[in-house]
Amino acid sequence: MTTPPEASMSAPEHRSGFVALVGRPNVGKSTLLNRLLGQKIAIVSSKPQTTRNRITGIRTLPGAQIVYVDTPGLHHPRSRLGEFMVATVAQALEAVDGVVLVEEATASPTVLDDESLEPLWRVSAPILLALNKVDRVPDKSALLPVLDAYVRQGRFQELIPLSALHGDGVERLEQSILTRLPPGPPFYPADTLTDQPETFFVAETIREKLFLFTRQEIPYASAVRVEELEDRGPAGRLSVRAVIFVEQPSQKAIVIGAGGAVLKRIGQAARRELEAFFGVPVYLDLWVDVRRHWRRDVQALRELGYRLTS
Ligand SMILES: Nc1nc2c(ncn2[C@@H]2O[C@H](COP(=O)(O)OP(=O)(O)OP(=O)(O)O)[C@@H](O)[C@H]2O)c(=O)[nH]1
Ligand SMILES: [Mg+2]
Repeated sequence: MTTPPEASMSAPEHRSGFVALVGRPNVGKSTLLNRLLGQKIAIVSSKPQTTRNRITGIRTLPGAQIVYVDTPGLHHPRSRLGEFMVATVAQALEAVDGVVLVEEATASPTVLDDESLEPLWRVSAPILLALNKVDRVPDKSALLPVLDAYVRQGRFQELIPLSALHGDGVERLEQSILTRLPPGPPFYPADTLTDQPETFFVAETIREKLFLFTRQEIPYASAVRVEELEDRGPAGRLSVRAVIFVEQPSQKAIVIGAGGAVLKRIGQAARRELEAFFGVPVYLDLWVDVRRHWRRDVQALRELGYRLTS
């Protein structure tokens, strides 16, 4: 009697890896992360430079685990905060098994010539190009010359037109990642969604509402710190005290608004979203404070959660 070869007896090898989502600001990286996970964990806004930190999103499938890493948009920094954001991307690229470069399908392929994307070209891991927002291209044949131009750049293993907002093409992207994932054990337990602490998620949710309800410089001059977060009572009410830091007293007045109206809108919208996410009532005690020029102040940046971790 012959024994079958070992390979046919054992289960297919488990695969795992880190995959960074990178690209210029506002191209839809965080929207794509949320779509890939089927759940919103990263904040999104119509304004550029929304994401400031590295955000992991863990996708566990039968036989594979993909750790997606959302990153700030690559840009030419003009403040210490901007430098931190760009350094965060460089660090996220250090030990990845794959990169998804996100770009808008409507943009000219020459946008990738920008120097701010340099850190990307030093990466040895395979790069997939996700051409996002295809829903904005009514005549899909218009994509052909664009795709052709990217192919000629010779930098990408695959080009995938998709819509992070509506979902088209996103499964194909995931399949493409899976086929390139190296063998390896899972990094996290199967039910883990992210490794960011709850306080980060809460602060980010508040920050998203600042992007939504304030304009011009205000969302950029704002940072949020959760001072206290506790579960109280049998109903599991979540009690949060958070502070919005701005750079000047005039900005504080704007964030509060006449009769507190703006702060109230921010607080209500954040609370609703947090209640939906945590599934318990949330009490949100929201304050505004001034921390002069925090975006230029290394010490303040650290205190507000903008520090590189290994
Ligand atoms: N029409 C359309 N809009 C999209 C799509 N994906 C994202 N957007 C929009 O693009 C804007 C930016 O989305 P984000 O996900 O915040 O982009 P980002 O790349 O993470 O931006 P930064 O964090 O600032 O670098 C938001 O208004 C999204 O709704 C898409 O597939 N189609
Ligand atoms: Mg983002």
